[in-house]
Amino acid sequence: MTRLLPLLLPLFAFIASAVADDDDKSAGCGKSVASTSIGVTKKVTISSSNTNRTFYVHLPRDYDAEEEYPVILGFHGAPGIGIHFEADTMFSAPRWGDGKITVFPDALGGVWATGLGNMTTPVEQDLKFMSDLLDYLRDNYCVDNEKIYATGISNGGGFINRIACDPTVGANFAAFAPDAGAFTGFERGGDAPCNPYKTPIPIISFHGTNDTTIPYYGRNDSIPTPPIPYWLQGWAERNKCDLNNVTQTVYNSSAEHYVWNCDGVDGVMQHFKINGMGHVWPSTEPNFSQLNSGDKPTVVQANQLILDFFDRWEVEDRGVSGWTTTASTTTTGPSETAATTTETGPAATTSAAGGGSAAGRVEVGMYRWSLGAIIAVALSAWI
Ligand SMILES: *[C@@H]1O[C@H](CO)[C@@H](O)[C@H](O)[C@H]1NC(C)=O
Ligand SMILES: *[C@@H]1O[C@H](CO)[C@@H](O)[C@H](O)[C@H]1NC(C)=O
Ligand SMILES: *[C@@H]1O[C@H](CO)[C@@H](O)[C@H](O)[C@H]1NC(C)=O
Ligand SMILES: *[C@@H]1O[C@H](CO)[C@@H](O)[C@H](O)[C@H]1NC(C)=O
Ligand SMILES: *[C@@H]1O[C@H](CO)[C@@H](O)[C@H](O)[C@H]1NC(C)=O
Ligand SMILES: *[C@@H]1O[C@H](CO)[C@@H](O)[C@H](O)[C@H]1NC(C)=O
Ligand SMILES: CC(=O)N[C@H]1CO[C@H](CO)[C@@H](O)[C@@H]1O
Repeated sequence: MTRLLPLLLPLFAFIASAVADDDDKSAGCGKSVASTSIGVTKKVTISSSNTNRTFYVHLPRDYDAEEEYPVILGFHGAPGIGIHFEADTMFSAPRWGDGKITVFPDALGGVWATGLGNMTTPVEQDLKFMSDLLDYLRDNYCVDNEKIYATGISNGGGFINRIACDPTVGANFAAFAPDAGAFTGFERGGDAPCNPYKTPIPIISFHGTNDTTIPYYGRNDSIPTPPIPYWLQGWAERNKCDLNNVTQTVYNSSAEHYVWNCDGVDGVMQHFKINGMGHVWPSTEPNFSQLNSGDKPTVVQANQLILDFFDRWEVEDRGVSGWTTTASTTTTGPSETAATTTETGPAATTSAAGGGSAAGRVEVGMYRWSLGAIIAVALSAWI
């Protein structure tokens, strides 16, 4: 072996230089951007798989083409468009979006491909859109390649789960944050392929127990979604988490915060089970999704938790940054048993609107906007 070392060293050097290439600045660094494109949300159209695809880009108000910026992609629910998610979370606003490039892509026909029957684009086509979109961002803006993240709600949460499971496209992303995820394809017996490029994959997830669209304990009808504990267990296994050492704390009295230690990396997987919350974006302030579904603010400020979580992970040194938790109790976490028990309860019999008809089905799993909310978005979002 020692005799092989001199032969292997050039190989190591080659690998090291290939990896170092990733540290090179993106082609967009140094490229000037019109001042009218800074601090505002602009719609971009690119061609992907011979189809025109659109997304909204918001450069921070202090954008400097010589400086590398983290990128946060935010995925809307269905049926929807990118600016719905932008308006609901306000991730692009200075309060959350300063120092970051935020991007809100549009699904084709308002629905992200999660492998759901004939309702959606093929998963591969939407994944290809992600690579093409990232190429566009890197070519035009100064992107920090180590700090690309994805968050999303409902069908958008289901799609970022697909990204995380894809060994190629997923490798661009440092961490994921789905809320009220419609993880279609990952229900029992329907387990879609999931081959993350590396483990553990950092994931922070949120889901309300009063979500009747994508129930916490799953749906078993024509649009099946997994019980969230089942989905979490799948990731805990893939991420090589210690299944017997999940830290559970009560978070601000009405949410449960679960923290896993995965392959020695503490906190790389986290989950907020929010008691009483519906199919909405968790915020301590009223937002559009809450108003739209008659919900009140919750004790969880997802934006802050997500940004703090994202800050801890980078594509290349995943697991290097630590995470300390003020854990108080230790349990076995949201278990499969709990899921099975509750599935037979009220959650399982809740039939989401229109589960049976083709038209209705397009609305299921989705994040719906009332006319009022859309008008409010149109009036308010870009100031
Ligand atoms: C894409 O948009 C361009 C410009 O609007 C248009 O000419 C072209 O036909 C579109 N392509 C497709 C496949 O729709
Ligand atoms: C999709 O599936 C539904 C129900 O299976 C069917 O009624 C509808 O015609 C299909 N649509 C397309 C475009 O294939
Ligand atoms: C859901 O469907 C699966 C697969 O058919 C079945 O094993 C399970 O018992 C069903 N669960 C409920 C609550 O109906
Ligand atoms: C459980 O995990 C915590 C941190 O997540 C760690 O400090 C502790 O040593 C672990 N306990 C066991 C028994 O592995
Ligand atoms: C959540 O659902 C339960 C059971 O249906 C109900 O009693 C409770 O009032 C709901 N909570 C909220 C905050 O809507
Ligand atoms: C929730 O808890 C965090 C930290 O424990 C605290 O900073 C925050 O103010 C609390 N929020 C509410 C709404 O209680
Ligand atoms: C309309 C509105 O007030 N939306 C708020 C929803 O909550 C986020 C934080 O999570 C705020 O930034 C938004 O302003």
